[in-house]
Amino acid sequence: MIDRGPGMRLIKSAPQMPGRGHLKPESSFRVTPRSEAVRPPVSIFGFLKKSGSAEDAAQSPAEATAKAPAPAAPEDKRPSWKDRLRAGLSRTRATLSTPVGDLFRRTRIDEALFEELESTLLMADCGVDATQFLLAELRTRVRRDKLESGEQLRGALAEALTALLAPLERPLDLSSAKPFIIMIAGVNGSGKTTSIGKLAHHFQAQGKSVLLAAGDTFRAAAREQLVEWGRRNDVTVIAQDGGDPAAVIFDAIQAAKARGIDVVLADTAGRLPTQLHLMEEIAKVRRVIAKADPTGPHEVLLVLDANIGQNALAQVKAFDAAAGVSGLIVTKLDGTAKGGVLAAIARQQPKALRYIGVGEAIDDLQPFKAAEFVAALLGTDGNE
Ligand SMILES: Nc1nc2c(ncn2[C@@H]2O[C@H](COP(=O)(O)OP(=O)(O)O)[C@@H](O)[C@H]2O)c(=O)[nH]1
Ligand SMILES: [Mg+2]
Repeated sequence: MIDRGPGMRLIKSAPQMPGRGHLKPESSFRVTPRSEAVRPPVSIFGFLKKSGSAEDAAQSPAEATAKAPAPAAPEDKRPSWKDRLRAGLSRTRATLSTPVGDLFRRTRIDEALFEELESTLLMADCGVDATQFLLAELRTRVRRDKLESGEQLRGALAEALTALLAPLERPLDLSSAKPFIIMIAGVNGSGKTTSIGKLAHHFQAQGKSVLLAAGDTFRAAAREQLVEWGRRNDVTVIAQDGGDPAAVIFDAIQAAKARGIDVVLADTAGRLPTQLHLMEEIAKVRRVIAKADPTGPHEVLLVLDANIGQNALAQVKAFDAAAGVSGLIVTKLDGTAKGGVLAAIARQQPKALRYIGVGEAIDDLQPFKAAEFVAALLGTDGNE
């Protein structure tokens, strides 16, 4: 049972399906703009360590969470997204850019340079296929444009990599359906629940109303993480103690329809894709969403931890077969040297890369932009 704390009021249950179980508790909680404003924009996981404050508990509850203002923008003192992106990619850049940076300081482009570049790209987890592709592109450009210096080669690599990644840059358009139902899938620890929190914030900032479905019913902690996040950010969470994930998500969609919510974000469980029953479960969630709304799900987002490198390709395959993945989120690009995996994805599993994550703060997840990413990665943004 979820502790809703004093001063909270349950939202009226959504209409029940005949013959279905009792609707689970859900929490909705208005946090005034004032208290939002004083809350420091630190890690969104801070709440895991705290219990609800007296101040929060004293807030008056709100029924229409959809009307709630978007959370206050983080303080201006934080570095810009571009700076955080550069900082986040620093380890991959250290693999790519320092050795590549050394290569780029050479005055001659020769076979030895191409060989070293090859091992550098492989070390950054671009994978064999994307590495060969990029090298072939570079050889063509060197010949065609009569490139001579390492610095020119750096520019050529930036161009080739941007062209390779550009097809992944397909931002999510929420306007085609209401509610726009997003199913979030991925193995445990990839960053699903965290990304849901960040996305809810991102969508609210665009003036959208959001409802979350705590579909990871296998782990109480996962449910509580989402419920607590929703409570603190004035977002309704549909949750249930244990039980059937598909039923929770079904109820969430009914509730979203009844309340005119813009976006439903459905969390799901995640174990290793080699455990067949998980894939069956994911497929079932998708089917049940389609029962609740024949046009949905409108997006199946697979969350990938960048640290897994080439393994990401296998995960895309497995989840795609089970649930038809339409978009990707790659998290934890900070703290990994394997950012090159995006090149492998572009070559072998070219799914729309909707968002990338470079940290734990609420605004550390942003739409993917190929040129911006490459500039931050190769130091071609004039800030090496
Ligand atoms: N450094 C970093 N950590 C992240 C990022 N995204 C998620 N995490 C961390 O990854 C861990 C697992 O995240 P969680 O959302 O619980 O994963 P889930 O099991 O897929 O729901 C958490 O400790 C998060 O703090 C990111 O972009 N950067
Ligand atoms: Mg989770």
